[in-house]
Amino acid sequence: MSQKLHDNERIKIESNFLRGKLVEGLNDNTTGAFIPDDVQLVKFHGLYQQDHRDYRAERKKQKLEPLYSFLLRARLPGGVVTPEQWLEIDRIAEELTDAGSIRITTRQTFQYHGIYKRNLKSVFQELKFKANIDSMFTAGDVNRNTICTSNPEQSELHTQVYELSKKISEHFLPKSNAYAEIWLDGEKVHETEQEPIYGNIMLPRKFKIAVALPPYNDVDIHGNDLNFVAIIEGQKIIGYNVVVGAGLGMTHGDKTTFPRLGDDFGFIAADKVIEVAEAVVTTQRDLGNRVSRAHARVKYTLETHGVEKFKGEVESRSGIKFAASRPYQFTERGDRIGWIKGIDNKWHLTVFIENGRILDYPGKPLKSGLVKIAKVHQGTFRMTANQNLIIASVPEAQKETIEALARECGLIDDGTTNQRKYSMACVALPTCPLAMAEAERYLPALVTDVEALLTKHGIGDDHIILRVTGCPNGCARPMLAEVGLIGKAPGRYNLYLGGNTNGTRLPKMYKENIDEATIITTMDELIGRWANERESSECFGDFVIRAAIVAEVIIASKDFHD
Ligand code: SRM
Ligand code: SF4
Repeated sequence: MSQKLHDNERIKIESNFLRGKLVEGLNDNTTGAFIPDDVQLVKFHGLYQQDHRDYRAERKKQKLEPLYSFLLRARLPGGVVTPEQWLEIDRIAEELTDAGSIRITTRQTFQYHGIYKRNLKSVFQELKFKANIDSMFTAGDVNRNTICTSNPEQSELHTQVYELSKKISEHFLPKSNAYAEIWLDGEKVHETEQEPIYGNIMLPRKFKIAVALPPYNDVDIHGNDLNFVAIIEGQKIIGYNVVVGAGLGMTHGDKTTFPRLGDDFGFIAADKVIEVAEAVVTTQRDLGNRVSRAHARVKYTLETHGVEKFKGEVESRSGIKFAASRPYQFTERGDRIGWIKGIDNKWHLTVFIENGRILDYPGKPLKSGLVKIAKVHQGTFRMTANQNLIIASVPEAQKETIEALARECGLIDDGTTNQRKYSMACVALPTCPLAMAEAERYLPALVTDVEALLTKHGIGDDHIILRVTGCPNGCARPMLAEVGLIGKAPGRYNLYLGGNTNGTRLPKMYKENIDEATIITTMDELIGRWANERESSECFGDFVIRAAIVAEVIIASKDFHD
């Protein structure tokens, strides 16, 4: 007997190519929310319905409906915007969102938080008509924002991977006119709405693509369903290794869910990317699990059907045979904060933005500082997959001016330690409905404590890749960190140890459900041991495995939890 499909499948099929009852919902002034089916559907338009969790209990007490608002996630393959676009992005945040912030995400784009339903249409229209930016397919069961290495040094190669990520993004965009019709007042874009790739059922689950330019793994390939790793010969990209089926989310207590590293399917020529990507996407569309959403990502399709079967499907659908993988090496994945001169002779300034949250902070007016920079900057801004920002392609003559403005507003701060630069947290409270513990609001103080521990043990200049999330979905990729903290309950976290610095190994649980004080005492002991017992420049993640503090995770599959 066939199993009952997940209800989200019905919603997609009945939605009339993603329209649902969104127009009626927008016109309903009696609530700040959409009807439940449409709450799922708005995701395909780049929106999440949320409510401010700090006010939830008080509003309930007062018998008010939750304070509903929306998160909008922009579609920016490769994360690049012009200064003119930045000024509009900033203005819209200021005028039309409650949070007033621009939040750079771990997938190289930005989010607005706190848009009330009454302002939604204006945000969509201002973004599209003033900044030429949309939020199509940045969420939902489709290909999400395509990310690529943002290393500015190898400028020409960067341009190539950026162009490729844009091409991939365009290729997987919907043919539905719903977005234009609902948000942009009826501008018809496509003659036919039939979806050649997605059909009317879309994919079983979200789908993520990254393009990486070794030696940098700043996109963290093992967080994506599909990766193209550039193989470079003599300053030219000759093709890509294709890595399939990575993913980081899991559910506490459910051992059938797990993070997983991707499988290397092999090498393809540079001009075959779109065919192969489409074959991977349609294979997942047809083989992916539509009964259990917790098991619907490509990583589970590979586990269920086997890597060889999936790969065979991709080869027969694309008509392309994978060649043997070519060698490449990742050596790092953090952003190189500061100035770098590209081979194009332009300067690129990567600025560190804690948690990716751009706001005016006391003594650090980052948001207004970026506006001042955008008013004079002649290059572009590039968001990174580590929640930072690159002020890119600055001509020599402008370097001093940009540097002075960046210092004035705190975007350059010589006091920021490497530990802070290599730490990351997801959004979590107060907006994320799935958060079990704090992450973004906890990270700054946690880093201060870890900095003090490093100093105490005489290694203040060293750092550990530290990532915190409010739940096990893994949005700040803690399952690829040397130290990952995963929220379990308010103030309590599972502590994972043993990822490596280039992002190719999963950490393993060391302590479960510990409070913040225990995190610090545990880290004190471990950092002390690392300082005293490490071999030469051995990084923390390698040390905890060699010292048998945790076991190395070799196979990232069902036996992950053993
Ligand atoms: Fe995520 C869900 C925020 C990157 C795995 N993620 C969410 C939601 C939308 C909560 C929800 O479903 O209602 C969060 C909104 C919080 C808020 O208020 O902003 C959220 N995810 C984020 C962002 C903003 C985190 C950040 O601090 O930057 C990132 C936005 C990326 C983007 O621009 O598209 C973000 N999410 C990730 C990543 C990292 C990545 O892609 O490199 C992951 C792990 C990689 C992966 O997909 O395996 C990730 N998010 C999830 C999951 C678990 C998915 C799974 O199949 O295991 C969920 C929950 C779900 O989909 O049901 C989720
Ligand atoms: Fe929310 Fe969990 Fe993602 Fe953090 S990891 S943003 S708490 S879904």
